[in-house]
Amino acid sequence: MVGNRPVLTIDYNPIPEPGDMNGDGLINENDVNPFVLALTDRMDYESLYPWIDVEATGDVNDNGSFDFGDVRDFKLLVSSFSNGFTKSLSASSAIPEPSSPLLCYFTLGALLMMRISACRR
Ligand SMILES: [Ca+2]
Ligand SMILES: [Ca+2]
Repeated sequence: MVGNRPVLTIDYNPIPEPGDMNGDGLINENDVNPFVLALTDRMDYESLYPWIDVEATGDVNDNGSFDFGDVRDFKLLVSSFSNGFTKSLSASSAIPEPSSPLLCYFTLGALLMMRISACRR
């Protein structure tokens, strides 16, 4: 509560995308070196990418752990996007938003309704 008004707090924890080893929101050849680093020197990887949960992001074969068993599926994943295509994670998980004029219309309508109800009191 701030004063007598309630405060809405939203915590956002993005779902890790398997294969995005550098956390840039894309899956491409730039994830190969971080993937290899995570496999060979976990501490060094975690110092370079402290915001990434390597167990979730590196678990490309979705068996619950990140290890050398993920190499084959990681290679397939990256190669599937290496022919001039990059998987953009933000584009695949984008939430469509109403157009700006429509949003303005609803906002003005809501403000007008609040004003009318306040005048009736
Ligand atoms: Ca990436
Ligand atoms: Ca795995």
